[in-house]
Amino acid sequence: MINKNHPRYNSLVLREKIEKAYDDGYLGKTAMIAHGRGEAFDYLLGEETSYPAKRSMYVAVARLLLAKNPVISVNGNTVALAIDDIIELAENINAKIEINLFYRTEKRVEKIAKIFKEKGCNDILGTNDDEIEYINNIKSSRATASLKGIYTADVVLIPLEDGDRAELLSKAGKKTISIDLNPLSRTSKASDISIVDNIVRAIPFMNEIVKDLKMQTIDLLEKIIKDYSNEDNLKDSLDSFKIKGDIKWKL
Ligand code: PTJ
Repeated sequence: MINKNHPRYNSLVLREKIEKAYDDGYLGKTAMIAHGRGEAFDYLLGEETSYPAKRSMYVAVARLLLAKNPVISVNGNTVALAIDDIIELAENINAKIEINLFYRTEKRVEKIAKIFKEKGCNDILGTNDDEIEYINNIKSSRATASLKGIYTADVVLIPLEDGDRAELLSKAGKKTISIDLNPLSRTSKASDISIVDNIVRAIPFMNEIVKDLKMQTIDLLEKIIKDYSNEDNLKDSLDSFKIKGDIKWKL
């Protein structure tokens, strides 16, 4: 049990979630390394959602609301950290959820599908008995996608995605929205809308934005997308990294 007064309480809670997911056997082989990298970037961001991240989230929600077949891709880390908020977002924007693992094994897929089932989600895609296709006919495990989901999706939300897969989805003509704390990752660079924020803050914030943008006209949503430059926003995201800590601290 982590003491609530611990100065790093929130961060420790996330570590505990990652550790539990590892014990439950559905985390990827290098998931803890990925989490640690994210933690380091978040530290430098002051563990706060930056203005550019908020801006990209508005555009992302507009894009998702206008999509014909939006899909939220989930992997081990995403499930461990944000499953409830992801389910809420999928309901809010009428998106499908697809299990899309970089280190795919039948066992991991089965465990993740079971977790969703226990939460009342019975139509999860990307399961072991789903119809799987190869994107751009690339016969590699990197290119697998559900026929009803990512394979035919026009817009895909890809939290904590591996660079190879992000680039592949982009090349396949999908509009991709990444959530990645590293603004310099191949995923952030390859995406159409790059949200540089922690998934545990980003998805709840997007759920709030949906409430607002759902009331707006299609014209306005289209304008939000048209006025946005991901390249500029990514530069601004990079600029928001500064060490905000105070080193004048003594016991
Ligand atoms: O479950 P699997 O098999 O699909 O594997 C999932 C991981 C994340 C292990 C896999 O996709 C992977 O290896 O990803 P990468 O290439 O390490 O990229 C993950 C990115 O997510 C890195 O740029 C991290 O900085 C970032 N990241 C880590 N934790 C968070 C994060 N971004 C947002 N929120 C986080 N909490």
